[in-house]
Amino acid sequence: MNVLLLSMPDYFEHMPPVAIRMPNGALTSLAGNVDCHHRVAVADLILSYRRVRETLTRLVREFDPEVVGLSVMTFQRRTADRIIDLARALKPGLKIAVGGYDPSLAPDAYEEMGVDYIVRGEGEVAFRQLLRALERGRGFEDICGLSFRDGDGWVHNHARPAHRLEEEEIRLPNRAARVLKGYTLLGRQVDVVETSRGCTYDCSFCSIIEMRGRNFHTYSLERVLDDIRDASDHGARTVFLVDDNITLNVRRFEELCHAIIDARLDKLDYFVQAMTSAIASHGETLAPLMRRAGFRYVFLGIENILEGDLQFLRATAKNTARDNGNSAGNATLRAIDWLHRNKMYVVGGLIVGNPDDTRESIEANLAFARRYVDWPYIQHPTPYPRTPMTQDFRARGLIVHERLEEYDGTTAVVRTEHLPAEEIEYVRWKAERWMKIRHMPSALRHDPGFILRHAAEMLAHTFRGCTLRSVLGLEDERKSFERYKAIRRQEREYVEAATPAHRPPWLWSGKNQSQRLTSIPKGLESRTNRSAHGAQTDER
Ligand code: B12
Ligand code: SF4
Repeated sequence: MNVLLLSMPDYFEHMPPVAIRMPNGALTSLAGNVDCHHRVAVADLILSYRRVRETLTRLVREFDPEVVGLSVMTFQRRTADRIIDLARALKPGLKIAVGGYDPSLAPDAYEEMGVDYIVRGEGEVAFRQLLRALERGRGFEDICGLSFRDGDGWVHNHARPAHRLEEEEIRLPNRAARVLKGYTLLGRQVDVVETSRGCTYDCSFCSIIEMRGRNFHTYSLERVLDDIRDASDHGARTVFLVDDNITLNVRRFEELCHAIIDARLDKLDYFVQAMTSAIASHGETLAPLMRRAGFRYVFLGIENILEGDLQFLRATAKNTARDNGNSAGNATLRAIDWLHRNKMYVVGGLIVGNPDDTRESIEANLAFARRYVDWPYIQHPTPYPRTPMTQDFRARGLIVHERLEEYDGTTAVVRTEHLPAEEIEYVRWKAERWMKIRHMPSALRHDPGFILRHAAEMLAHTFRGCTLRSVLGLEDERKSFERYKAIRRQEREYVEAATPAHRPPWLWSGKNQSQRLTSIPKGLESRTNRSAHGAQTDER
């Protein structure tokens, strides 16, 4: 069968496509795990975000898929809906499957969208089995994690237990399936590699626990090295380790660093997400090793510098340093210090705008970021489907709107008890732009060609909405903010909505429903009524 796999073109404020266009790791992993007689094409639409309609039209015409699969996050749901309509209009007989965090955690939203299959949770084996069932024309009810249309209703099979990666059930990704070019992280070709999945913490804002439960599974280091080599053979010079929480097992992470060095894969740049507690407590040995292995940027989940906020986010434990097993206070400064001493850059993940936040508490976090982090990654709490945080915000009546395309983390969609959402976003936006500028000289030293060629475009992106008058202080910055918001609204129109003529009649009435924040009842499985066991083009 011909299978076309798509990731959505939607990007958010901290990932301007001029500088960052990252592949979606899920799609190549799916492509590597289907039976080998299928022909799979993977298209990351971020590589073509300004020409989504043209690109999809060309791909459907040239590749003639029988199955189209979409990987979707919540803020991309509206775009996914439009892409589904477009794909249907281009080829009415297509089978359409969706997967990823949003379809897994809010499947009922997709039932109304004209999709045929929803893959909930991990997808490699489920998708392989789905293609087999499609070839046979039966057997859908035996596939764990699958929801499928049955007459007028939907059948939700039992959830699929988390894969034990240790058992090598999952084969390497198939990067050769990618059909678009242009991946980049500041001018260097970037790729994503997984070494583990899962996390045993339960931060209230994170979707991971509802997605797969609290567990941690690891690939063998040999497999990880093979994967890195494959990424490198496909042109990557920067590798993003996308593990949910690689620092859960520090000893293993240290072994991985040694293995990277021994395998001479240390010439690549590495980017990783880490917990402050792990870096603070083990930084003395871990940080120099990371540096030797080639780690350059470390995304630290600081979340907030105030204890009350950390408690709300359920992130106190992962931000507590430990000395011989005893608590040694907040880990953040120590972690940052170890990374800086070892010449790595800190991408500071902070969440401001929590229910009890005041202007002062937000300013305290912004001041911290200004002083200590190299690249700010400041977000607002966002009520994604089924996270504990969403329940808290809803119970307190603080969710201001449910336009999901704005649930991108840098648009404030919740207010605090003391500040309106728009004010929270304004305060963050105003401060953060200037912080980003400070990293330019370091980026210039590392990638002078790229920065010199694109500095103007990057500045224009960071300061969109501003004019010379506003920069000189001759105009109220709120006017710039309003212009920025208007530009952002426009940017979100990656593909226009289809007219009813292009939608199958049975979907006409459901159209607006799918755009609500659908949070399915915890007892989804109780509704289960069947049991189951079980590169051709540079687009830029
Ligand atoms: C790495 C990562 C990133 C990276 C890299 C993204 C990339 N291009 O790969 C960075 C840091 C850039 C990033 C950015 C963002 N991310 Co992010 N990210 C993650 C993380 C940690 C891992 C995702 C991953 O690659 N996993 C490995 C792959 C193999 O697993 P997977 O994606 O789950 O795919 C499996 C299944 O879902 C399924 N599947 C997926 N797609 C499909 C499609 C089909 C057809 C099928 C059948 C199955 C299927 O099968 C796959 C294989 O088993 C997750 C989870 C977490 N713990 O925080 C968040 C997460 C996905 N990110 C999230 C968000 C919100 C964002 C941002 C919007 C804001 C932010 N928080 O930073 C931005 C937006 C990026 C953009 N497009 O502009 C949310 C999504 C929540 C939601 N409900 O939508 C998550 C869950 C974190 C959270 N807050 O809980 N992210
Ligand atoms: S430590 Fe990270 S991956 Fe684990 S629950 Fe918290 S935010 Fe999610």
